[in-house]
Amino acid sequence: MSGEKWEDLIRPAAELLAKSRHAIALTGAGVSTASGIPDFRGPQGLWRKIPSYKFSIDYFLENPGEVWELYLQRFRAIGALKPNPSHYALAKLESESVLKAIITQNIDGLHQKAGSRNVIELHGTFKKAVCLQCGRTYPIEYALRQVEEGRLPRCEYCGGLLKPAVVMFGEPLPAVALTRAFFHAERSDVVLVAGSSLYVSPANQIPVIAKARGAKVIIVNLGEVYLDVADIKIEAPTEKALPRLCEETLRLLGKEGEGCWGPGGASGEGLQD
Ligand code: CNA
Repeated sequence: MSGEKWEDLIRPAAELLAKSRHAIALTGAGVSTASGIPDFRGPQGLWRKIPSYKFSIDYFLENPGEVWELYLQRFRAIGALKPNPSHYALAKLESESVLKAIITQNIDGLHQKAGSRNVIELHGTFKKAVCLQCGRTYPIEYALRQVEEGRLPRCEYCGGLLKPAVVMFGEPLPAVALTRAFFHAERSDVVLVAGSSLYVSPANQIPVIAKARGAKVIIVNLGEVYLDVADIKIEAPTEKALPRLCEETLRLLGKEGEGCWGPGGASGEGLQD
């Protein structure tokens, strides 16, 4: 494969998707960097600014005020961002019944904003807060307002401490999301991994399980991937490669590729205000 350009791999990857019966996508932070959200382990990654232990459940329970302050800035920023062509391409492939589910490690809600419907959020969502005492959930705004007023966010029913509904290091993954993700992994014949280093477990086991049952694995990622599971590895920005893959797949299926780039079109103009 040496000397091969990433564009040359779009066609064979599209052929796999076009003849699949149950293709799924597994996405990571890399699909959202073009929307302005830094990943964890890339060159501009969050770990270069804030140490990862500050996002562990133990650290949160010891220092909830400090961690809520960290999330306040991050969540406010995320809420204002728009999907990029990576999200639109995956949404289009789902609406054309090529992808049956999008399993994401992201908490940013951008797949849903782009129109994806069957999104399985393995690591929770930034949109809610949950009471650690009684389990009630709240829109994130309810908690962020209290943080802005200099208070620890508390449940209005029982007074318990609220936690963002994102999975912190040291916490288990949401059981229903995990069950649904592995349900799809076991049935899939193609797994499209996009923008993930495949470092974090158990999400990284999805392509491993699928491959052990005969599925083909396509990886679209820039930078190091920690598991050697790819049948086709496209080293390119997801916001360029996924729309191209979407167009080519739909072309092979005899369908229009319109919509693969989202409202900005292939020029990508107007992506961010
Ligand atoms: P990661 O380990 O940071 O890997 C991301 C990968 O994407 C790296 O290999 C990057 O080099 C690569 N990458 C970055 N930008 C692009 C791009 N434009 N095109 C192609 N590849 C790119 O993140 P993972 O998702 O694998 O790890 C899982 C963590 C990250 C989960 O716990 C997430 O919750 C968490 N996370 C989520 C978000 C978000 O919601 N947007 C942001 C940051 C971290």
